[in-house]
Amino acid sequence: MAKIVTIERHILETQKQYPEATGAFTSLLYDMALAAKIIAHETTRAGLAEILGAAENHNVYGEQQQKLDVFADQMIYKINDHTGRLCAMASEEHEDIIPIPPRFDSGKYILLYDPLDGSSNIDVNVSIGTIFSIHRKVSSSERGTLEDLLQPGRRLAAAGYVIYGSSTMMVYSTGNGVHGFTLDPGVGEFLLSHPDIRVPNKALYYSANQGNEKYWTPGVRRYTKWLQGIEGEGRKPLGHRYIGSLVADFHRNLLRGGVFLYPGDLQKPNEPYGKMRLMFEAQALAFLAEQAGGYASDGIGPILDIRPHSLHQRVPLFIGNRDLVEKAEEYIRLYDQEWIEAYRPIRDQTPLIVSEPAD
Ligand code: P6P
Repeated sequence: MAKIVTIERHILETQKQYPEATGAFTSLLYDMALAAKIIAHETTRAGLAEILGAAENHNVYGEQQQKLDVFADQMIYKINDHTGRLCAMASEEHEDIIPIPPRFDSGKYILLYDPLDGSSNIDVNVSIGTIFSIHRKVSSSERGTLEDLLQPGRRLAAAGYVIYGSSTMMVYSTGNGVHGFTLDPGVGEFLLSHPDIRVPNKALYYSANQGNEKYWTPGVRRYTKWLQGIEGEGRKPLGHRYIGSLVADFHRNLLRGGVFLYPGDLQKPNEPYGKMRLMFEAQALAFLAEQAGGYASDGIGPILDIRPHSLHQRVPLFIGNRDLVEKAEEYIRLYDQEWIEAYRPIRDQTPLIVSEPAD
């Protein structure tokens, strides 16, 4: 009989590898697993009238919020606001930092999350996901501040995602490899199903919204032709897989090998930074990609080294097999100087706070 390994047992068994494996850290990951179970339950029921359809209000990006978005956002907040493990939170659905209510203790971690990424796919039954990042508190203030939120991804304590698909999976890393757990709905536990996930050396897919090709920069256009085996040394073409749900596209490429790209472009010259949110999507997935032997770049350099300057800043994203992502950087260096000159000043602007982690 195979060993039944829950998230808790997995962390306890590999405790010596987890410098963070204090009770607080283990419990924090368990809190996210509980949120995932509850959201999964609602997601499978989303077909029912009372949840379907867009909520009346909109999120910070002006996108119509789906009710499940709002439910997931509130659920993650309520599961984490009173535990004393967090000093603050931030959500893609909220403009500003979310403080821990004064009546509750403040903790030594900070949680950033995208409660339901790809939510526009809810009504067409396409897999969607939750993305989360955990940083350590670095500020000297009693409660969490923007300084604790705006940290580079290189400092992450943990990151992960939940994918609500044919089965519900939670995939995370605490800096010691990437591990996947599949929800057994009967037992109500996430069981270790994908230990130590590594991106396969041989990639099968590339994921991009080809509908944007008209707006892509020359280097990105040539890069996608290279991925298709048309440009360059005539490599075997990669299959094109794009589902329009970042977690689903990322998860498939993580397990099968591939590259996801959402490039910046010059359609709006003062917005050359593409669509992905650094703090709520790109940092977490870049952490996982590197932990699994892959890489993530904004086209110029590592996502994990970008010093954030605002909570909702957007970045171009190339993520997956290291050789494929580095090839994108090469094409952009060669052919996209105009784009680089527009994007780099925004990317490298002085971060709001320059803080070093407390030792
Ligand atoms: P497009 C969903 O809205 C999302 O943020 C990601 O989940 C997904 O990868 C991307 O946007 C899809 O964007 O412009 O191709 O529809």
